Amino acid sequence: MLDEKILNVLRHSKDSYVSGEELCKLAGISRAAIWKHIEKLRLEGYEIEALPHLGYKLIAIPDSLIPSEIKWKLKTKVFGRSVISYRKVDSTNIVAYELAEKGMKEGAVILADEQAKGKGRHGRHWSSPSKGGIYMSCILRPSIAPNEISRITLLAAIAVAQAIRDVASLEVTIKWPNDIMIDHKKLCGILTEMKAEQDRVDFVVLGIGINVNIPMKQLPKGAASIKEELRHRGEKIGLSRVELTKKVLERLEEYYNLMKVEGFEPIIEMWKGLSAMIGSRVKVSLRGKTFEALAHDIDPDGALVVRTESGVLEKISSGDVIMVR
Ligand code: BTX
Repeated sequence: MLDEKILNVLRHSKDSYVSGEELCKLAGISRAAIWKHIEKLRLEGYEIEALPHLGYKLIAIPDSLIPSEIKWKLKTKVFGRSVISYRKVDSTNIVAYELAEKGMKEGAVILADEQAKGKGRHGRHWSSPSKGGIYMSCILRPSIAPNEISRITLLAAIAVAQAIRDVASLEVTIKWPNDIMIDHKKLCGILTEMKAEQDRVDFVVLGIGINVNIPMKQLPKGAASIKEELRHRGEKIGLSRVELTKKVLERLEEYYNLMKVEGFEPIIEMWKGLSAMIGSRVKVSLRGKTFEALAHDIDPDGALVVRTESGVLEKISSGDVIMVR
């Protein structure tokens, strides 16, 4: 808390020095204690100049997914108000699930710079190399039935797609149910897990992995990263992970509140607007069968409705779908 307080004073007096005396008064601690906090901030990656007689000046801030950076000027009331960040964990979803079981509040976010055992769907692996990605899990406590869980996945997909469009100006699209794509390559994956009773969801852990500044050689075939996509478009600098994380949280809160007030209908409409899928040919893998069909619609529960070769409409609630080019 005191670290954040000191940091925020330095942020406010961006181009000038803040004297040690001033910081002591504001924080209510000794000069030696201020020094300790400054050292701690430096270890987190903040570049802080300290000059005798002048005091302290903030020179550079790190693009680190740490609470002080995520919370700074974050425009949300619930999402990201509580942030726990790790340098490395097995999986942020595992940590979030354990914390949710212990009663962690809605909107709490677990972040990591690297995951040793990043989880995809159906026991698959999510590559989570160090530093360049966003690996985040958000705890939600929605008043929905367990069979409505895919609503949260779809909502998260539009929040992430819109956030990437806002911050990076890339024309990303959504592939049902949970992939954010660019030029048929996967930029982000979403894994929604829950604990539920028979007719009531206890909590949802919404896991989001975004390839931000990751070099292609560290990613599997068929993946994309925002930095590489921006480079192809002539932009040399990568994207701020902090800025994108904050925008994702803001969009999540906006759409989550919208769903609470107006139901799922507007979310589906937005999903359709951001998806390149409806009307295109798809290959569906379902219960060991693979067949081609036409993506027809999204039903009110978020399932994909396809028209098979024989003209029958079939509802796909889970399974893998790829677009046929
Ligand atoms: P998915 O099952 O749809 O996608 C997994 C598949 O995607 C893999 O089998 C592989 O082919 C491909 N893949 C693996 N890593 C990447 C990557 N970095 N970029 C693009 N493609 C990849 C998607 O599952 C759900 C992913 C959720 C990840 C987040 S990260 C934070 C949270 N914690 C956690 O352990 N998982 C979630």
